[in-house]
Amino acid sequence: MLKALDDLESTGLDELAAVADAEALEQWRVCYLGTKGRLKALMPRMKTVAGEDKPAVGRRLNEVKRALELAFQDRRTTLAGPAASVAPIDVTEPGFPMGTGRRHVLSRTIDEVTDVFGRMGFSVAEGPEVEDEWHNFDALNIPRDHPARDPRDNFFLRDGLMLRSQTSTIQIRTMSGSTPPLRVIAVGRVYRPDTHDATHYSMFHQVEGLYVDRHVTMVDLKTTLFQFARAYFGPEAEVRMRPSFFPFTEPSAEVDMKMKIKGRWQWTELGGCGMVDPHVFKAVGYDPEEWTGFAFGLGIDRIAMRKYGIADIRWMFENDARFLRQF
Ligand code: FA5
Repeated sequence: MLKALDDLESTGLDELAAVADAEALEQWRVCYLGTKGRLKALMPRMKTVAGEDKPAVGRRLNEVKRALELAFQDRRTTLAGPAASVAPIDVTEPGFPMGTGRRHVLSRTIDEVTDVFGRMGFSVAEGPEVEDEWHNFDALNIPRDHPARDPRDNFFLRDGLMLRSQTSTIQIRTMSGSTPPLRVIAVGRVYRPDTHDATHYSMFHQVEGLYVDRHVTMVDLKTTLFQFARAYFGPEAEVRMRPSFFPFTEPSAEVDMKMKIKGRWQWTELGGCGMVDPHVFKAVGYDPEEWTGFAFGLGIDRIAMRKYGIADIRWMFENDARFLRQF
């Protein structure tokens, strides 16, 4: 019986080593470990083993059974390894076509607006979107009790910081770091907790303009805005200024531009402007008796909407490729 078990183990393991695929493995399992297999066939012979030999033969029978089962599991794992389960790669198969991306309509508008002012001699200034209250309000002559500082109208952060509510902050940053004359524009995101509708969003973009020199007048301001309107919206575009109030300009005005959209002439409010207030010059250490200047701030999103006939500002931020690929 012991000899028969030794033979079964060695031939079983030899044959298993030669098994090359799943089908042959299954045949081997049926032959050696199956209910009518060779191991089971040896069991009845236990009855013929002498009583004192039975424990040793029984132990050996279990050993052989365990050895064949473990070897079977190993072989099954090897045959079903990664190479067996991964479909072969056909390197001759054509690839997937990659769509070409494009600039977002707002990025494009920003480039175009920057280009027009660049041709008028304005260089580009930058500033942070997370601002302190001094740059966003105090230095712009907006006192502590001014309604524009209401917490419900601003995104205040910790430690006296906030998301800037206007690009006019860059007037202060630019003047604080340089001496006049200077002529800059600054384009960037601004944040206000306005209710979203077709023309308002809580994050939008402004282009700020600042010109400081001796003897600057409202004529220079209006001429600059007029030249921009004609260069950007076409040779028949018009500019209108309506008296208004901003704490950092005196006098101040709202800026409207008239342009032809889909064959129809329309006036649109695009921003605010005015002559830099003497308090602002003092805040940055300029002598208001010597220096004069103008500033303006226009909504870029509204410019893009007019230029490209976009009826709803929200569409620009929904990232719907069907909308974006039109521009
Ligand atoms: C200002 O922000 C002033 N800083 C502009 C200025 C600069 C005046 C320099 C004088 C000198 P106002 O709050 O009106 O002004 O905003 C300017 C423009 O931003 C608006 O005319 C509009 O085009 C745009 N705008 C304002 N709120 C929103 C909004 N919620 N969504 C989209 N565009 C907006």
